[in-house]
Amino acid sequence: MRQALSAVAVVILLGRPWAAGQQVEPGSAVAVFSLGTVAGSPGEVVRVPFSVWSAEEFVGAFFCLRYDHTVLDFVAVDPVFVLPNGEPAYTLGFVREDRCDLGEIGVACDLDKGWLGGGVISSWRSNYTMPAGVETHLADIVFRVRPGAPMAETPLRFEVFRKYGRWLENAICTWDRTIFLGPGEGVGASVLSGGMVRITSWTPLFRRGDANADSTVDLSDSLALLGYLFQGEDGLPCEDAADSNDDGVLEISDAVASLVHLFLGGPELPAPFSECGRDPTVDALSCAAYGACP
Ligand SMILES: [Ca+2]
Ligand SMILES: [Ca+2]
Repeated sequence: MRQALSAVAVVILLGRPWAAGQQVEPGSAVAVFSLGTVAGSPGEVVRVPFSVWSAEEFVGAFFCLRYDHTVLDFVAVDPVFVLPNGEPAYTLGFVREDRCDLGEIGVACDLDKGWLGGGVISSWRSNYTMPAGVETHLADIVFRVRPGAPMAETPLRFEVFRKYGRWLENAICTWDRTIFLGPGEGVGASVLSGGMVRITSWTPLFRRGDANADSTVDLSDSLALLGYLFQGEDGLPCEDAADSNDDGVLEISDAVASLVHLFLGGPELPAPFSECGRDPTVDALSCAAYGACP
């Protein structure tokens, strides 16, 4: 463990000499970092999921992101991953002029505006690890959309910060070593898949699949959609909620997607499903009213 923490300190403090890029095939990856795509309107808080797949168990995942600080205001990195003892994983996130909160290792982190450093650590002192071989949602990176932000998509990219004599990298730490991710000589083959915040005008928050907007996703939603499609019943209160498969079209496949999830153990519906949110994808559907989300 001590070795792993030492490796963390080295990542944050010193980085490593940078090398020329190399092509990485996803099938050969030792780790995959990915960010989600979410939507929000000016003034709102958005939560961007940060997920990691790793070929081996790991104790820490560290990221360095670029974002448009004129559009997004960084708030926090909130833990999602829960340790076997029921406690949340330790998270950190810092932007310009903040001081890194690394517990026993205090480090001043001088980042330029528009850069975000952070990470998720299974534990400083225990023997817990984060799992291998599955994509695990470790944390949410929380931003507030700045008032007056333009209606556009704004990207979030994993990049290496190099300035002031140090590097801030994307890396995972196992018990005994640090694996740097991204193009570079001697780097573990990896995929760094950035995310997006889609800034929209204000529309109601909704829950995917709840076609009749009664706050519950059940059989009645599929019946409401089928009634709308084939029996000329009144329009649906929130078309985006009825678009269960999020393909931008209301049709029988949406009822099928919901029924497969409800009764055949099929996958969850696309976000926003586990919690209220807005449609992260662009389509021609609307959400005129949805009263079941705060
Ligand atoms: Ca419903
Ligand atoms: Ca659909």
